[in-house]
Amino acid sequence: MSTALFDLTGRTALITGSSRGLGRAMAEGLGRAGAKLVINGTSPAKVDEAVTEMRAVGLDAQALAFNVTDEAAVKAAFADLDQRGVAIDILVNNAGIQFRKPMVDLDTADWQRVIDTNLTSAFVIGREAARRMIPRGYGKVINIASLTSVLARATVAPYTVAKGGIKMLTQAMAAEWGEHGLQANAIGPGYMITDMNQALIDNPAFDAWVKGRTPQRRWGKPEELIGAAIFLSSEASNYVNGQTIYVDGGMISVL
Ligand code: GCO
Repeated sequence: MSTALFDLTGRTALITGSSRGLGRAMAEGLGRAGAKLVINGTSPAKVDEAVTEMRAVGLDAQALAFNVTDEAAVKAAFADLDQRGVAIDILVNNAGIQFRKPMVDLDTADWQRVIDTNLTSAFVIGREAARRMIPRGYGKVINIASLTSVLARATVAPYTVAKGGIKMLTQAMAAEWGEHGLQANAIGPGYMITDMNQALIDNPAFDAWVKGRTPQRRWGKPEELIGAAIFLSSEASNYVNGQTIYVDGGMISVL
């Protein structure tokens, strides 16, 4: 049956930044496809709340709260998983922040914070996961890129640079880990309806620009990332490596 290709039963997925937003939507989608879920966020209380809500609808979810920019905390989290015998088959590096300011006004500390959260964390967490996936000869790494991985917009330089780096980090992961049975790919969301974008959605001029610039003439919904996430998490993508799949309503494909 072709649907078996997309069945995640028996697999465990760690999704960073999954107590809300895009990460939450992808986590719930992977859970409905059969995966056991390890839910992450910086706030233990918010992670626990999300896990409770997911369990209430029948998903197999457990909490793993840590700050993705804190390398010691990342290592401790993976050591905890090791201790509990939890093997991560699927890693979704989703955690990210946005900070909008023209570069001439941008403090280096704010630049670094975005790079650390959106790019370096994916390397650190990817490395910890791969150190455990490689001996098992199996692993799916999915990094969350952006249409800003390939197109720049004024006032979001650190985000754009980080997401451009995510695209190339994904390709570097494929280069080094493909021979060990791992597939590393990325999903590039377009303009999605999220808390991070609410200020843009509420701005009539920006809202009109997104709708005019996007062939599908609308913002994307978080749940519209689930299909790509399941595909890249499943056997269906066993010979897909280093790719970025854009879920953007066609925006990057047109002028
Ligand atoms: C912005 C937005 C974008 C989107 C998304 C596009 O300020 O332009 O936040 O960065 O969030 O990342 O892929």
